[in-house]
Amino acid sequence: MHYRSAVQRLFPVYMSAIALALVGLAGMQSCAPQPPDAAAAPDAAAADTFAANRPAFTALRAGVLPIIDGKPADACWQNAPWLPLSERWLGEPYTDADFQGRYKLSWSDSFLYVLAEITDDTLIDIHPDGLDRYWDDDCLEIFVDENRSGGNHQYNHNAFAYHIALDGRAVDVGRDSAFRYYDHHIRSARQCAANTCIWEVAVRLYPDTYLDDQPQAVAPLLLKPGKIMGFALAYCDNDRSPERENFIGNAPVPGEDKNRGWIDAGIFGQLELKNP
Ligand SMILES: [Ca+2]
Ligand SMILES: [Ca+2]
Ligand SMILES: [Ca+2]
Ligand SMILES: [Ca+2]
Repeated sequence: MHYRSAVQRLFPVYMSAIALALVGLAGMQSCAPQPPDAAAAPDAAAADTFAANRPAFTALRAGVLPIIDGKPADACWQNAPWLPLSERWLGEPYTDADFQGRYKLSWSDSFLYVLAEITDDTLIDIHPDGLDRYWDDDCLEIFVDENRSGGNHQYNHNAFAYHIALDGRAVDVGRDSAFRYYDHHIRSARQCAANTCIWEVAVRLYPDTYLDDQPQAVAPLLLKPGKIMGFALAYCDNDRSPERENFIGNAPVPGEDKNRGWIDAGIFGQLELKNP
């Protein structure tokens, strides 16, 4: 299944007026989604809301900031519970040897922290250009919607979907529909033993006013206890195919098309930041 085509067919096109004004229709890459159809009306599936009955997560504040080194020895990870990464969003059923995933969450004033333990039998990066079909290489994907607005984020920064590649670089789609690196939003490290890797990631949270062409103009958020945000996590697993074989997320997605997180922040879970 093509990453984009099924969604393009099934997912209704919705863009806010601001996003429409910013979306360029030129410069589309060959594998990018087609330009949005401005005449298409939004419908219920694309409502600009946070969907009902989404899973709720909690992250406890790190008393001591973790060292982002791919090693889970930090104090903040000792008492954080493992959460499952086991919802099959794309692909055929897989075995435990093919993929297993779980993760922990924590936070500080400046970062949301994710520690993901991923078992994957084959790690591949078959696209030398990190902006070329990055979702078809093994990667960890972190979705954040800092104000839990839900709604469309395909070509705007209402939410971010950071694809973290095996080389640690982070990619998402910009307001102009081009694929872009967002390396300054993410710090990550990965350590592997046999077929299991620990991905340790620190994510800065940016508001929806973030500007791709002026990355220093909008400051990342200062996080506080009680903050509620949208959050999802997924892993793109490819082992030997031209396109990724599985896409496994942390939250059940209703309906036939479960590959919606890259467009619709309404399918994320709800994450509350708390003090211990
Ligand atoms: Ca660490
Ligand atoms: Ca695999
Ligand atoms: Ca938002
Ligand atoms: Ca793989």
